[in-house]
Amino acid sequence: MGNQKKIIHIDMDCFYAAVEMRDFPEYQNIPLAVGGDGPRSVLCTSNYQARQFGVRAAMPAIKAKQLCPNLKIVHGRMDVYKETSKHIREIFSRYTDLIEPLSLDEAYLDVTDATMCQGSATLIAEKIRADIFKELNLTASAGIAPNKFLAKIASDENKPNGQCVITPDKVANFVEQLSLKKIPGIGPKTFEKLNKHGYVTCADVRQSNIRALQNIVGKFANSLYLRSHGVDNRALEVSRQRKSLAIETTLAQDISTQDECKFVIDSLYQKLLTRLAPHSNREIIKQGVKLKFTDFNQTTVETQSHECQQALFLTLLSKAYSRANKRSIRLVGLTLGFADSPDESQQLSLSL
Ligand code: DCP
Ligand code: MG
Repeated sequence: MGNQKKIIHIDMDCFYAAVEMRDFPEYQNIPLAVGGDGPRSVLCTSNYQARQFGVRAAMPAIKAKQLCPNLKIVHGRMDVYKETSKHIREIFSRYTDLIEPLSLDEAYLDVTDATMCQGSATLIAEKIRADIFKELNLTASAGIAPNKFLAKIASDENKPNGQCVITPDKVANFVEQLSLKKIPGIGPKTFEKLNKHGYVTCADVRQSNIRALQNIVGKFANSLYLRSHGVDNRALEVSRQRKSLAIETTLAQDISTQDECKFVIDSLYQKLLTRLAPHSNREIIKQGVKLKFTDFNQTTVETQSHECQQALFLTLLSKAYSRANKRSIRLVGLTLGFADSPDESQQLSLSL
């Protein structure tokens, strides 16, 4: 039991619709869907108010209007969703390097070795959701479990704006009662087929055997059998590792002395150390200081370094500041560069 993994699955609540409700307050208390409004268009998603009428993603707009005549359908703004998604991923990266994005609004995080929040995955998930709410004014739900399969199912349990933890000792009981239709890969048709043979919950599958399952679902039998026992050994498919860590602040008021810059750097440095914690396995190779001047031109000074040193940032600051030429400063930033980490390719086997 010593090597149990801790996986968090985070999924934004009615993502595209939530962004529209945030940016256009007039949509906040009405049933809303995102999609085209042509006669043959299909919905991308809808808010929870619209869902009460049975309106769903992938539903033709016409059908949705029949179910909910007051439904407001708006066009999607992909650029905003992408930008928001980038911000969400940046929040994830404050807690771990091991992130597998599944779509714009969804990702797995492996926090098995995370040190933040005393290593509590539950608290990390809460903090991530709080960060998202504070910085983006959007809500997310989370599932916390010993593997990807269970974490994904768990994130749906207390949606919207909730989370669900399945600790290792609860897995057996959770899976026992789980309907097979909740297993990713089982669509309505497969579910119906399984029902006909008497399989409705994971408990039914557990009492059976792989050969019997093969006759019904073919190659999927192995996976189905394992999932029904709560087993999923898939590692995260981690996207490319970050090459640097940057933190910067735009000042409320421009500053015009090097001493003031030093003061800002001291406070940024403390934040940088916190952000660095989840990347403690990475080898630092560079430090840099960035200044943006009041005319919006910017300058960056970098140097080789093997650890994150406050004094070195101040040396770099002197050099960057010497380029100010009497301009005041509107932004100060610190960066760390990382060496390529050999364990990138070690993310591994897709065994069941
Ligand atoms: N999406 C889409 N077409 C679909 C399904 C989804 O364009 N058929 C887009 C719109 C969603 C986003 O992807 O907002 C995320 O998909 P989810 O399945 O996570 O759905 P939501 O986030 O909208 O709702 P939920 O609160 O159920 O997660
Ligand atoms: Mg979602």
